[in-house]
Amino acid sequence: MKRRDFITKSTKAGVALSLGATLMACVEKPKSPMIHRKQPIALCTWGFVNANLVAGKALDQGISALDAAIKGVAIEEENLKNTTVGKGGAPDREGNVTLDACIMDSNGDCGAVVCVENITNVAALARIVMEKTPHVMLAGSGAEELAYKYGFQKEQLLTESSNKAYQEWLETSEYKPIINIENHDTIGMLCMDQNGDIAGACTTSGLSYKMKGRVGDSPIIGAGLFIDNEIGGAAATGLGEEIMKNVGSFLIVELMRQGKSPQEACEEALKRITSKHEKLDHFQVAYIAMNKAGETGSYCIHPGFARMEYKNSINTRVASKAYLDV
Ligand code: SD4
Repeated sequence: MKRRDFITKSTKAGVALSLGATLMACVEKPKSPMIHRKQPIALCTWGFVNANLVAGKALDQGISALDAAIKGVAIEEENLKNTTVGKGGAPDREGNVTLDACIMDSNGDCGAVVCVENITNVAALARIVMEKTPHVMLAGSGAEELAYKYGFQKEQLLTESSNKAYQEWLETSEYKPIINIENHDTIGMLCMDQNGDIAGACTTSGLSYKMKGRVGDSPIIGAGLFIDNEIGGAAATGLGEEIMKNVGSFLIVELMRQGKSPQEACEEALKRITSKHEKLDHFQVAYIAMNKAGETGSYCIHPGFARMEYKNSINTRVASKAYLDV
């Protein structure tokens, strides 16, 4: 082959090769990673408009699901008018306000505190248990001491008006573990952040005038709250004894894993309770749930329960379907 022919052929081959490489590069070059931001969602029990709005707006600004849930429920923990959560919550029958809370993260970690006195933000304290101790749950004075170690303030949780209501209750001291279905109740919150990760928090002062030492479902992982970031999350409010017996929130997440929608899962889980009682007039139970696709649902025994939903930056009160709906 003459030198000229060789140069021409090898040049053509080179052009073909580099053209081929360029085309391949066009086809195969991995695209720069696209960030698919999800529309955040905040969902909570009862008509806690402000708490849900605070969580939803914080999620819009990009904070994590766990940060948002703790920030949201703190609104009710600090709301003195809420008589079943945080400061201003009703005391036990001895006059002591004792709080319960838990949190669960998208990686399956969780923390809980029970029977805590003198600390308002017990959901944030549950997070300290998760992050700073090798444990999941701390009770009473142990949890309180941990709180002081991490800078929480000692506060008087019995307010003038909750003490007044307690003094009135003392006149009869009638002890019935009844949930007032019209009452603003325990706050359970589920959040999905812009990464699509789900976390939650649940916080309460429990049943008004409960027995000393009584703990309900709210701080029990699986009962008052459960998250599985692959599937979704659920939270409960109402008579804790019934919710605990059925491990309600865990059950709902497992039902969603089996293919049920959040609404169907809440209904099925609630039926595990209603089917065991001839009379339902003396207690309320309500569940909320959200799946990984951002679908939501809720179900309760007595009409009157509503959930708050923050979706597409709009905060909406949704009246829940009820087992006793006519
Ligand atoms: C409890 N589930 O301690 C709570 C009560 C509740 O508002 O939801 N109260 O049993």
